[in-house]
Amino acid sequence: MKVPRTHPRYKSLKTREALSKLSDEGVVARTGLIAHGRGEAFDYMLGERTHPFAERAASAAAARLLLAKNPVLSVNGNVAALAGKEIIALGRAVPAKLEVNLFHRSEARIERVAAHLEKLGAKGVLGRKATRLIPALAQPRAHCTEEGIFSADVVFVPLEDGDRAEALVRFGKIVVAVDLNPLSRTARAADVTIVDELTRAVPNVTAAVSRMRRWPEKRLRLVADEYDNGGALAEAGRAMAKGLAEA
Ligand code: PTJ
Repeated sequence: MKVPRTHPRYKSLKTREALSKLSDEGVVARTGLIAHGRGEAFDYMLGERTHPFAERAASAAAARLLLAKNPVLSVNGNVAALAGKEIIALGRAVPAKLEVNLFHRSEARIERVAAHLEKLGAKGVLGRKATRLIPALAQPRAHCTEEGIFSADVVFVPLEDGDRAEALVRFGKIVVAVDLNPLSRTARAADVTIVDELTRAVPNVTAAVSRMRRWPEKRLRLVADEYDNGGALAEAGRAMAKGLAEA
């Protein structure tokens, strides 16, 4: 479909077209299209812009990633399709490893998502040889690599499902999530939840990493420790309620 540039929802329509194409190619799961629709609805209530609570969360996320010894960015089909280049740039900036981890998991899809990232310039993508399991998680996302998510201290999990986020926290990981739904189990389980649209959130974290890169450890720790995720989620909920009330 040819989307006219003048269409008021041009960006949204283009994104949907791209996701639909990548779903045909097997990069995005079919249910990933449903997940995207849910995200769009929440973003509408936020006025499709980044709010101060998300800026604060992005700084806390950057502090956590910079303090980590083995930070890993987990990539699923939607993340690779929506923000492949952006997640690669974040991986380079930290630096952090990229690991493909899928809910609708098959060897073929792991390969497609990894190859998609490599086509965009990613190097050393993990996930093809997942020999480990996240403990106490009875679903396909438990599969992970020894050098990646299994041994990570900080795991960045955009567009996550609640089961794995909770299992990662139980496993002792610091979890940083990007999720437009402030009510989701992921948003509540994570140490830092950025309630913002993925394509705005990831470059914001990369910018914060660049800004904070030379900060002493003590200053980074202060940002990480002072961040209040429950407070940020409550603010996000209020911002959405306000968005609706003003409709
Ligand atoms: O590629 P796979 O097989 O690993 O599957 C990936 C999906 C996304 C299908 C899978 O992880 C899934 O079903 O996720 P959920 O449980 O639907 O959760 C996705 C969450 O991300 C929801 O809370 C959405 O509101 C939120 N979300 C969707 N799109 C965006 C988003 N958050 C930020 N930015 C978005 N663009």
